[in-house]
Amino acid sequence: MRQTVYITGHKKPDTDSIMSAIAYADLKNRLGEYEAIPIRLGKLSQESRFVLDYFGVKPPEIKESMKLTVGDLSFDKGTIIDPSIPIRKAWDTFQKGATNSLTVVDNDGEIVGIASLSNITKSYMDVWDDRILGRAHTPVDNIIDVLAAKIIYLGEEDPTFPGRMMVFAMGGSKEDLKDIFTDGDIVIAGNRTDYDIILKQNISLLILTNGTGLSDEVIEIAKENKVAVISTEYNTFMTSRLLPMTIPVSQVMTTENLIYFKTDDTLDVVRDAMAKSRFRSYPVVDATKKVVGSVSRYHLISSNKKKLILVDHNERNQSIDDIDEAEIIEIIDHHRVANILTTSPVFFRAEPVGSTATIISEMYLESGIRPSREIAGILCAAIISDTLLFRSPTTTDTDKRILDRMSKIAGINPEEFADKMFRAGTSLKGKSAKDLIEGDIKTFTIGDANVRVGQVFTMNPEELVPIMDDLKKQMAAKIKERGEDTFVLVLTDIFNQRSELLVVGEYYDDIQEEFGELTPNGTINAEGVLSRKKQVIPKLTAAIIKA
Ligand SMILES: [Mn+2]
Repeated sequence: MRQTVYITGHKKPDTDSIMSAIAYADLKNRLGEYEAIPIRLGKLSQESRFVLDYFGVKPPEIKESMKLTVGDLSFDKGTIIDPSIPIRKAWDTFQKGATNSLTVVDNDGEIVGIASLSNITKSYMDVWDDRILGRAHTPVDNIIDVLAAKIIYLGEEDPTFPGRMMVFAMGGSKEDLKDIFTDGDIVIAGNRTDYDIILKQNISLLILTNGTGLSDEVIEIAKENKVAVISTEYNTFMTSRLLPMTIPVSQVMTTENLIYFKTDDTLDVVRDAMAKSRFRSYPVVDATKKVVGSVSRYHLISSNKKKLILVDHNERNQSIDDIDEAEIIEIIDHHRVANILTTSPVFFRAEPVGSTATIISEMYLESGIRPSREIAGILCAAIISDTLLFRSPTTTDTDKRILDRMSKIAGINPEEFADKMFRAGTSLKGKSAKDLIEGDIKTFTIGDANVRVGQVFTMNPEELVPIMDDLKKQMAAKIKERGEDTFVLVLTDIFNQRSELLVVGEYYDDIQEEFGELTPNGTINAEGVLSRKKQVIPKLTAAIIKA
């Protein structure tokens, strides 16, 4: 079995983190090195969701802990049995040596008990009760199975066994034998001539030994008296020994204080429970409560840490919270090298390129494996996202070369795709006026004025038109409540390097004069303006000071 490795990007994952984790897991799986599983440490962004939908790729599972769970152990395959099977069959299973406890489940697959070797042996040593078969509601099928018996006569209804187990070894007349029997007895007998006497004693079952048969006449008597008759090849001694072993496992299994584990229980929980109990093994159930195996103390000894590969980050505070529970085996990143400590040597690949997806793409090319159309597509999306389609100063020639190659495999036009992706990623649909004015907000004192400046990144400022009146009303209410003078909401389109300003309150005309013309959306155009700190505030300052 290949080892499992988890691959994750950073917290608050962006498109590069998500797509790099998925693509690198795909590469690892195709190289056959590991069973690689991409995971994520937070919510998918609007942009990432668009990309995954666009290429039809499944999002990584969210995972919040690297603690080992029962599912990570190579525990034993469980043997599950029905509560009605004879203890003899359970014993046979133990003799095969595969397990030392059997999980007893009902028809719905839910655990009703656990039968261990000691349950079975104890029950056999304890049986001095000659009415145990009846008390244990033993089905006649169990007796037939364990004795490998042939049915000679079985009535329409299966017999019950309210009497004792007895061997009929005596001779004599009908009168002499009267007191030997009680109602409902199970009678074991060899080759005799007086079956008619036995069959008329209101017994429940006659077991013939040494393969003895009955004449048709005698079978008729059995039918008339409603006595079931079976015949076994075992001799009388062996038959007597085996008969108590026909009782169902439900009679001897442990049903109180059952301890079993779920596959997602952490090993802390398991160790704790095992320390407080003395069972040899414990059933393991999956999320649907179905038994999937059994776990014993020795499975814990060899448990290794979970293996983890970090992509698009190498700082511990950006990674999974309990990262120390994991063994980091690789890091693929394009950020500064910071403060991850590893216990053993790792494969560390860092390149000063525009995105981690660029490095993962290189690794595909280096390994001679051609990514699928979908994987090439998500890699393109990640490169475009992190480099803002080469507008970001972090862009390198490598990013350009790789995007060119990958976009051909993916069959996309990078410019067209970038426009679609950034629009989808920054869509304001579904956002309320309240979301927008409570988002990324800072307040500034400029001269005598207190100015509230919010910034929203969007390529779709026109989506605000339907809520514009409500938005302005709420902005006005906000500054009134705070005793501030002006509210400026900056709608920034990084991709096209421009912003639009929605201004409410004092200094409106001065601000408009400073920035530019009105747009069709009723906002103030601010070409080339991207940074609140470096561009918006200096211009606001100029406008307000002039006023
Ligand atoms: Mn990145």
